[in-house]
Amino acid sequence: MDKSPVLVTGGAGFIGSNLVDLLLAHGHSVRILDNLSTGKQANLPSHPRVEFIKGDVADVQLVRRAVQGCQAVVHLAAVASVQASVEDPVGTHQSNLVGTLNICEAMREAGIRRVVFASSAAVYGNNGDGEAIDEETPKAPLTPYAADKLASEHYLDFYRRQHGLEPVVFRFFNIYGPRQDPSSPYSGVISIFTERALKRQPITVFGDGEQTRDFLYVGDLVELLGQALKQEEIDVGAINVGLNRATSLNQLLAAIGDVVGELPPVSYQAARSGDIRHSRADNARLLQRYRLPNPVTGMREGLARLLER
Ligand code: NAD
Ligand code: UD2
Repeated sequence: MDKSPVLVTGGAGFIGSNLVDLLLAHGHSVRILDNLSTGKQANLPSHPRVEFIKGDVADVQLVRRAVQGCQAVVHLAAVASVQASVEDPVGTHQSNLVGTLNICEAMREAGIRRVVFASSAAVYGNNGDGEAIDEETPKAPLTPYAADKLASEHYLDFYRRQHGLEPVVFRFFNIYGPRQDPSSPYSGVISIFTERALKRQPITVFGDGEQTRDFLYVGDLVELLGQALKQEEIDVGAINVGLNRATSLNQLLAAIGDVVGELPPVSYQAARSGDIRHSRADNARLLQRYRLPNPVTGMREGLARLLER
């Protein structure tokens, strides 16, 4: 095995720290670049094969140093909250676009080719509402977050064509699992609902609870990220990452109730403005090229693993 480290930007965050665990289990060395804006060092194991660099992907000199000697990069660092990007488009852009560009440029200089990038279903905006969304669905980035993700995809493709980078671009749908931070009202709905259920605090559903999402357990996601590092040949263009399964919030609440025993009071309020009614991934492309765990983690099992920590 290649002993040189894999650089995981955003490795102290929710998805990143779960990926670090997987890479260590696979015998890799891991270098993490994270500014700890939402990530936590406590998410990371102290391990001889883990190296942590505290810093910003917008800092070009630091990024140059961080990629030195790495075999590949998984670029997850970003302001992951859409609402934060709406409130601070300029600040977010430094992390979410300039950060990606710095990674591309530093990889080109260092001769590193493989980069796995976390894009988002947000690039589709409201398009495809009601049916499974495939990768050719027109893009409609409605927020600074989505615009930066889509622009990052285009920059990665430029570096592929011009400089031989090997970007694997995944558009994540709704990911959930341990270490997803529930502290903001705009955090992932599963982290908020489970935290409230555990603390016996009231749960608020925005809308009638019949909106649906395509939820994927983080442990299954990081298996795919691990495969993306090893693929012989990359695919040109982005790949949706979801299960093509719709779960309504009401079904989710029933599942949480089954796992925790009893739900706290649930109230229904007006839907959030701009909320998408249905979001589900057409994952045919993913299934052609990658192996989802068999079986994939079902909702009740994923919730149980999340709640046991
Ligand atoms: P997270 O906030 O837990 O992780 C992001 C990490 O990046 C944090 O550790 C944070 O401290 C770090 N970071 C932020 N800005 C940085 C900067 N400028 N320099 C260095 N580090 C920085 O969120 P997450 O859910 O783990 O998201 C990981 C990636 O996946 C993000 O790119 C996000 O946009 C993308 N994504 C997540 C979801 C989801 O459902 N969670 C869906 C679509 C896309
Ligand atoms: C997700 C991503 C977002 C963007 C978008 C693209 C997260 C946290 N958000 O937004 O970054 O990529 O997909 O389409 O991953 N809800 C409640 N009560 C609560 C919290 C949420 O009812 O306390 C509802 C919310 O109004 C929505 C649903 O739950 O209808 C899912 O919300 P979410 O924020 O987890 O995810 P989503 O799909 O809106």
